[in-house]
Amino acid sequence: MRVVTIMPTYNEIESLPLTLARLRAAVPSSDVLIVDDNSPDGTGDLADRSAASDPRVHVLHRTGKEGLGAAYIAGFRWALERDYDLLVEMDADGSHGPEQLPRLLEAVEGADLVIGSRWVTGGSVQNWSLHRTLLSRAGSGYSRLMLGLPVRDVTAGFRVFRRSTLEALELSAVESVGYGFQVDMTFRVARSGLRIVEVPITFVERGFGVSKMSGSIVVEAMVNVTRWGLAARWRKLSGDGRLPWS
Ligand SMILES: Nc1nc2c(ncn2[C@@H]2O[C@H](COP(=O)(O)OP(=O)(O)OP(=O)(O)O)[C@@H](O)[C@H]2O)c(=O)[nH]1
Ligand SMILES: [Mg+2]
Repeated sequence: MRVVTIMPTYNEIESLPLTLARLRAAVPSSDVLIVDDNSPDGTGDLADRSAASDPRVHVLHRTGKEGLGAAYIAGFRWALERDYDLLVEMDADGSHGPEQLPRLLEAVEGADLVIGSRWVTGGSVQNWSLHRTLLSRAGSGYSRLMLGLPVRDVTAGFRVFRRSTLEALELSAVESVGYGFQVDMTFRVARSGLRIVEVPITFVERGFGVSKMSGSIVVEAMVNVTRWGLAARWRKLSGDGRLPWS
């Protein structure tokens, strides 16, 4: 199986070298695609230097900050144009331990999407404030109920997709910019009747740099989840596929 780990970056110059080194050591057979949104701190140049010294590392430069979702969609397209079988999502900030990736890759034998989960038995978070923990749990809980998803950690960003899973989805229809992107993808995979498996992970708060999480990202996710949930209920009730809004 050919594996590529897609890592979106925006101002991760301090975190990226260590995350990259850990990933290359933990899963040497995985190629890496860094998707940088023209980071002002020079992360893109650093990524280029890594690519120049390691043939497994590739870089996709984008012109400006367009959000996590857009970066991943561009990364997926890049990988689908090449012959990768498994596409991994991983943050560059050290929160997703590359040493845990082999367990996720094992689980994909029986799944179309594997989610590294903080909120299943055995999963955890380290060094997170109560505020962040509550926000994440509430976001997952609301999405799960609203969308009827059989998933505990709906917003998780440490994932393995089979190529066939992404090929079955209409990627151009994914509009979410922020971390609602992860909810969006989970909903699309579940609606397609594909198998989702959660594997417990330990998520560690970033050691360097700043979070790109913002109020508008949370609002975007909440509004979208509510919209999708209501639309799905309406479709079920009316049975004719027509939407009063869209
Ligand atoms: N290319 C690109 N990468 C992004 C963008 N926003 C975030 N990222 C990257 O996506 C990953 C996750 O972003 P974080 O800021 O860590 O978001 P988070 O994990 O939800 O928040 P924290 O837990 O507070 O770190 C990191 O590798 C970021 O550098 C973006 O607009 N473009
Ligand atoms: Mg992070």
